[in-house]
Amino acid sequence: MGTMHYLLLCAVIFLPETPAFPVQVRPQSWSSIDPEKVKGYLDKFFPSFTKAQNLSIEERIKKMQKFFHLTVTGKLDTETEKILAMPRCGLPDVAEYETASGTPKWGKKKLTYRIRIYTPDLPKRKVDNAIKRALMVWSDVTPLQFQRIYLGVADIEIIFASGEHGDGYPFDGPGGTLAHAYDPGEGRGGDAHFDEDEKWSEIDQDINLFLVAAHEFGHSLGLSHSDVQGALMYPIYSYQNPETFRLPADDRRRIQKLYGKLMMKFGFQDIT
Ligand code: TQI
Ligand code: CA
Ligand code: ZN
Ligand code: ZN
Repeated sequence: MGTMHYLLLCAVIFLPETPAFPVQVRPQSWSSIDPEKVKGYLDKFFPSFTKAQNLSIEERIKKMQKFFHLTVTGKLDTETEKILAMPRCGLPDVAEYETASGTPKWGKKKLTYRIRIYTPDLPKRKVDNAIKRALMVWSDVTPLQFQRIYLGVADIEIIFASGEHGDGYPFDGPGGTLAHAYDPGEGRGGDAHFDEDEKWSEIDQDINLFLVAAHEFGHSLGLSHSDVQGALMYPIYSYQNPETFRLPADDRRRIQKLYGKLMMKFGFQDIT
């Protein structure tokens, strides 16, 4: 893994002093924080992204506390308040993946993908290649296989689009959200959407398509974010050389927990 430099994606969040606020949870403990701002924070970093769920503020505070290894109270105590007030990267931490039945995963090993809309930022074959290699990150360590199709509806439909693009989760222009992907399932399940307002590239300037795609496909396969720094599913983008990219151990462990290990595909895999 190369040295990482964090991109300029960090949007600093300030939570200004606001005296008045409507009562919702424990007023006295966070009287300096505007509940609208808290809600904004949770919406941004701990979104109730999936169709299956509509979490209450308290449940989402719990998520956040879990993620930051705080005492899980569901209330805005001082510890939690401190985190809220901290400047941070403008990227979400936690994806709401758990459905009623637990972690969603594909019930089959062979998945199809289709690149339906291309970005003009890169030649087609470079997009094809980045997507293919991003999927190989996962198929290399699991029994999963990805087959590209050109007609019909694929399990993983891939598009580049800007703003509102038909799913109610509009992209936000340059910066901010780069892409999103749906957890395994019918319909939109597994699909990966990339924000056309980003500048996609194959190098470390701009946004590296391969790395973001590899991360998104992690979501497509059912992984949520990791709190292990350096993991591909860690919710902060860090550049690594795509040529020498190796799936970090944390991601490998988590994907293999879902789909099992690959013992042999093209020769032997290392045992670790
Ligand atoms: N996009 C978020 C992400 O994929 C979108 C998102 C948040 C999301 N919660 C979700 C998508 C739940 C599906 C399900 O994480 S992002 C990174 C990072 C993003 C972030 O644009 O913020 C990468 C996209 F943070 F890891 F660098 C790719 Cl690699
Ligand atoms: Ca964007
Ligand atoms: Zn979308
Ligand atoms: Zn993510």
